[in-house]
Amino acid sequence: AGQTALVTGASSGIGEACAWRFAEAGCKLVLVARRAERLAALQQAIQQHYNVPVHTIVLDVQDLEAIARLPAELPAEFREVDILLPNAGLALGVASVHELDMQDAATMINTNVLSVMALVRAFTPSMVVRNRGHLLFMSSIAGREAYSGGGGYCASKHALEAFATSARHDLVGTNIRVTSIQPGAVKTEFSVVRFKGDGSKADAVYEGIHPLLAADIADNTLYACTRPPHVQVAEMLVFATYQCSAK
Ligand code: NJP
Repeated sequence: AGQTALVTGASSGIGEACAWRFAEAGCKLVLVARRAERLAALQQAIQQHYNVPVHTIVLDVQDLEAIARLPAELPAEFREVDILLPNAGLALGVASVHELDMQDAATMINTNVLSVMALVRAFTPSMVVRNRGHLLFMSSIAGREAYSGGGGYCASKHALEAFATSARHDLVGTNIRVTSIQPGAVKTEFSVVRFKGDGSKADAVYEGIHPLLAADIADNTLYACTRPPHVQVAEMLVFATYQCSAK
């Protein structure tokens, strides 16, 4: 309670579910995404349920310069971010490396990796000064295990894992914790994006199985944040019960 949590990709799926959990836990919220109407609706809904301040920012996280300006531009009461959840991310297309769409690959690297680096660069200096904070990376099983057809996405999440590990090393000796969350398949809009808007293909991914829901990942995210200060949950691999690898 009383902490400030910044969540990117808060307009749907895991980010939205985490925003609800953080609000329930009494955090002030900074919610970031591109879809303004979704963010405004979420802000209103959360404030109807919980008595917490919510600030929204409509931003494409690929704009690294805008990210660098964020700490100075935030209203003073939200500026000291305690929990940073750079969750915005996407998987575009299913392509073997010899057919990789380079525009898709660049979008995945920019969104899943560079934006996260920029957010960490922007918000950890204040955490270091205050000697408190929590970096929560929304990685993936794809950050541990690469699979056919996912060259761009798997490379992006492996890069994110490396960055999280470096962050953990860099911040040894501070009270700042670093957690990498590695979900298996979670039923969100994520697979619709992957099939470039083709909802029927996205639905087929989950046919006949009981997948994880965004709320399941949000529960685990909150778990990592609510351990005693001396406990750092470094990595969290979360599968649906039907699943045991990325394949
Ligand atoms: O997906 P979805 P998830 N700038 O599509 C935002 C990882 N993950 O919740 O901008 C700013 O519902 C987008 O907002 P908007 C995955 O890699 C998932 O499942 O309004 N925001 C939306 O709020 C990702 O890192 C699964 O379109 C941008 C959000 O990102 C994270 O979980 C498995 C943006 C995406 O919400 C959340 O994905 C796994 C941009 N340029 C890891 N681009 C899974 N679902 O199966 C996107 O292992 N967003």
